[in-house]
Amino acid sequence: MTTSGTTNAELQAWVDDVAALTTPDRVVWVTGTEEERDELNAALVASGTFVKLDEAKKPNSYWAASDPSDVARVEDRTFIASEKREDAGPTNNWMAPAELKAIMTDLYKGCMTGRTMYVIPFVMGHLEADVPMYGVEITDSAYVVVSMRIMARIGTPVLRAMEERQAGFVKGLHSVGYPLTDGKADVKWPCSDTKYIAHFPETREIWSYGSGYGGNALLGKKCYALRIASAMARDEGWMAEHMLILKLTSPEGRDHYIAGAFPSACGKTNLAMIDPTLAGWSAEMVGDDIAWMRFGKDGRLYAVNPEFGLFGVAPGTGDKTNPNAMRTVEKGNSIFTNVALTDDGDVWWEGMTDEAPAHLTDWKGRDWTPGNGELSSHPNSRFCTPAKQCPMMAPEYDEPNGVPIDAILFGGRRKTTVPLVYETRDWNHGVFVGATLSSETTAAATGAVGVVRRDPMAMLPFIGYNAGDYMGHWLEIGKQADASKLPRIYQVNWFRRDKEDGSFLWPGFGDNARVLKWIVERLDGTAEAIDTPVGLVPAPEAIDTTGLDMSVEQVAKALEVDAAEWQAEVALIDEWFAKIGDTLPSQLKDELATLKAHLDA
Ligand code: GTP
Ligand code: SPV
Ligand code: MN
Repeated sequence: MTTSGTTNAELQAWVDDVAALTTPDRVVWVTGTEEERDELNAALVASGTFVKLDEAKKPNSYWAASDPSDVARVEDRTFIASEKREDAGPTNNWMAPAELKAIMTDLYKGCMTGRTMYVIPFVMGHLEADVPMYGVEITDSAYVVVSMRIMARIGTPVLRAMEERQAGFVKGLHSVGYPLTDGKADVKWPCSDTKYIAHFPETREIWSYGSGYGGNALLGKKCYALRIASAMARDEGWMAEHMLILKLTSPEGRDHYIAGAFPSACGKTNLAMIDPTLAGWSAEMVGDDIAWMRFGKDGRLYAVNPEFGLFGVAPGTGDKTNPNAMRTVEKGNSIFTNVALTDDGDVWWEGMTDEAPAHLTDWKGRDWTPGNGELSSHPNSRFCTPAKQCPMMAPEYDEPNGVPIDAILFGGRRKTTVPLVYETRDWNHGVFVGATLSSETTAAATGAVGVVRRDPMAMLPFIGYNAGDYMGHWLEIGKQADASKLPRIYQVNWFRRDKEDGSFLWPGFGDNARVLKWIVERLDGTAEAIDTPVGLVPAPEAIDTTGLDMSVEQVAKALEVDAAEWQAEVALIDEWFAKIGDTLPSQLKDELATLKAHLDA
């Protein structure tokens, strides 16, 4: 059964081919209406995937618990299948497209048996953009449909625009890989032990199999807006980055736009939603995860957030750390995955409140009581919520051409070495700092947590081509504008620890506004900085600690540049550059030589 079709011939032919291969019971063209959403949510409740939350507490919201094996991105199963291996580079898994397509075609054969195949037309960024970035996701998961409806602009208006223009689009094929063959019963969270998250950058295609989890299954997000888009951006002279976009207004009423690249689960959503603790400063969010940046006619770099929703880390989100996120999800219309369920039909997770409820249903569906030695919520549990519900969404979010970026921050989780903040000397030095960015790994991807790894521009898992060429693209971007028009580049680290007691050296969250204030004062030319071997570090007194119980000595500890730690860091950067190999731009080797010379001087 087909509920509808399209006059876009390329799309209709592809849908017909996929249906013939995957043999669903029916094909449904997703319209994006509220009635359709309500029907899908009701079906997800009936199938046991969703539990409806109490309407008074979280209107129109649902709790889902995944299969315990399907909780995060699977980087070891993610492939960049370019024609040539060297175009995927030394940091991506690679397979020849024909070989990978043959393997996956076998998997897709009959994989939607007994299921509905949904066709979701969507656009990343604005439908009114000069060049709308169309996509279509085919999926056999209703959970994916209702999540995509939150995360991207989808449905009939997008399809009609694609038909009028007979526009090209990114093809995303997704299956949970759990066919209901011979009347086999469904499960709450269908998925497969065999997983492939495959990208074909030359043909702008995505093939995903075996997972229902966010970044593996909501193909508009990381697969399209970062991996495929980064390859498009390289070809077309723009940038697709794993960045938040923040609008910060000073007490004098001046606006500054700041972009920030931090690896997964390292604080983008929290900084994008900051509630500044400094009097007179206010913040608004433009984006919390992805920024597409292009030069404007005035020669400045403009950033848009191509997403429509927020897919945020739940644990650690509470009234004290991120009140704006709490206000956003309280408005409802949200999906909570792998958090705990309260007895009165609400959700809870570690860090939401100081005290846990006396009894919960944990993310694995078991009884949970405080102190039972387990986390109630998976560390990568997430809320999926409409961006427009955020009470501090900037009106500029609706600007199809975005906002002019004044500063770019690179940050990560580092217990040692990296100061709270420093400024880079120029664009190339900033690109070096981004290209050598490092962070302790988090639960956002499967695998070990807390291991320091290099994560260039927070894009290691998301660069859709050769990482050395990607660094070269950043250097190229810097040549396209006057230095005075380029954003200034900073490194930040909210996660440095005290060497003696292991506690955080910096309070973080709303107090990060104190660091942003110094950055704005640098942009305005009013703050001093100390020239150190790594870059321009504020004097401890230059960080405004008004109202904060922190001595100048404590601030100094957070800002310290320890020569011995940096000598150890340089050895790690040497290893990293050796791994990048031939495509590493010579300018970055020069930057490393300069750093070494400064440290030795
Ligand atoms: P992705 O959505 O995975 O790309 O992550 P993200 O970069 O948006 O990370 P997010 O803001 O969701 O933060 C992840 C975790 O870091 C949460 O548990 C936060 O509570 C914690 N966190 C964020 N900012 C700070 C901070 O300034 N200090 C400390 N100590 N923790 C923070
Ligand atoms: C991340 O892992 O960086 C995320 C979540 O933002 S996901 O969409 O699953 O990739
Ligand atoms: Mn992310």
